[in-house]
Amino acid sequence: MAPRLAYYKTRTLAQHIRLVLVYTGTEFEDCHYPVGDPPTYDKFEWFSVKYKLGLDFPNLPYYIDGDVRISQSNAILRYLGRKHNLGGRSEEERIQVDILLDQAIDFARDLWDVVYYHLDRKEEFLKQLPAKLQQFSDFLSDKPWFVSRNKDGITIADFSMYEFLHQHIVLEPSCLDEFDNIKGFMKRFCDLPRVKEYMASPRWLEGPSFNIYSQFEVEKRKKQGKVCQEMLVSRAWWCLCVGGVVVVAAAVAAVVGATCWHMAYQEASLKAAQRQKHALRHASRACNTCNTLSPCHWIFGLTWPMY
Ligand SMILES: N[C@@H](CCC(=O)N[C@@H](CS)C(=O)NCC(=O)O)C(=O)O
Repeated sequence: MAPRLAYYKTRTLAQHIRLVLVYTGTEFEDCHYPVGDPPTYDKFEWFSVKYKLGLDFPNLPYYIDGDVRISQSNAILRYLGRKHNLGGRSEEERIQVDILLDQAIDFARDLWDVVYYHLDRKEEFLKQLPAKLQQFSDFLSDKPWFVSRNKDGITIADFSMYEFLHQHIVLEPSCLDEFDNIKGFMKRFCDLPRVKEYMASPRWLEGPSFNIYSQFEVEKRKKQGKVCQEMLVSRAWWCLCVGGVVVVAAAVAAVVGATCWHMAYQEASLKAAQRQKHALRHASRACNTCNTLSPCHWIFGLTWPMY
C-alpha cells in the first residue's frame, strides 16, 4: 500500500513534504482532510479519526508508511531525508540541515502568526523581513543549494526553504526583489525535472498557501465579495434551521394538544354515558313506592344485578 501523507487541502505545513515525495519519485496518497464552510470551519473528518491512527502524538501533517507512523513535519522530513540520502552528506552538512530546518520553521511561524491571526501587523512584519532574508541570502551565498555547493547536493532543508519563501511571496510578491541569489535558488528549485512536471500536473496544489480560515484568506475572499455571500448563505442556513425547528415544535405541540383534547373529550363522554347508564339502572332498581334503594330491596331484590 502506498504511504499516506495527510493534511488539509492547503500548502502551509505539508507542501515541502509533498515536494520531497515527488522529488524522490515516491508514489503516495495525498490525503486532504476537509475543512467545512464558514463560520464553523468544521474539521469533523479529521477529529473523528485523530486518535484512531496509532500516532503517538496525533497531529497534521502525519505520514504513515506501513508500520512507520510519524507526526511533526520536521520529523517526517528528517525521516525522508535519511531514507533518500537528502539529509546532508557529511557531519558538517547534517548540522547545517538541522539548523536550517528549525530556522525555516521559525521563519515560517512568524509569517503564519501574521497571516492567520494578526493581519493588522503586516506592515510591521514586512519592515523586519529584509533583515531575516539577508541572513538567508548570506547563508546561501553563491551556492546552488542552501547547504551544498554540489549541484546534485539538494537536501531536505532546500524543500523547506523553497516552500516557506514562496509563502512569503504570497503575502508580499515583491519581498525577494532585492535578493538575486534567493531568486536564483527559487528558479533552480522549480526547474528540477520532477518538480516541474508535478507543478504542471493536476496533482499540484497551487493554493491556498494558508487555510481558508486564516485572516489572509478571509480578507482575500472579502475583496472578491465572497465573504458577503458566505455570511448570507450561513445566515439563510441558520434561519432555515431555526424556522424548521419552530415548525416541527409547533406541529408536535398541535398533535399533542389535539390528542389530549380528544382523550379528555372521550373520557368526559364515557363518564357522561356511564352516569346516564348508572342513573337508568338506579331508576330501574328504585322502589316504585319510595323511589330509593331502601333495605327492603336487599331482602326482596337479591336477584337484581349488583353495581
Ligand atoms: N509542530 C507541528 C505543528 C502541527 C500543527 O499545528 N498542525 C495544525 C495545522 S498547521 C493542525 O491543525 N493540527 C491538527 C490538530 O491539532 O488536531 C508540526 O510541525 O507538524
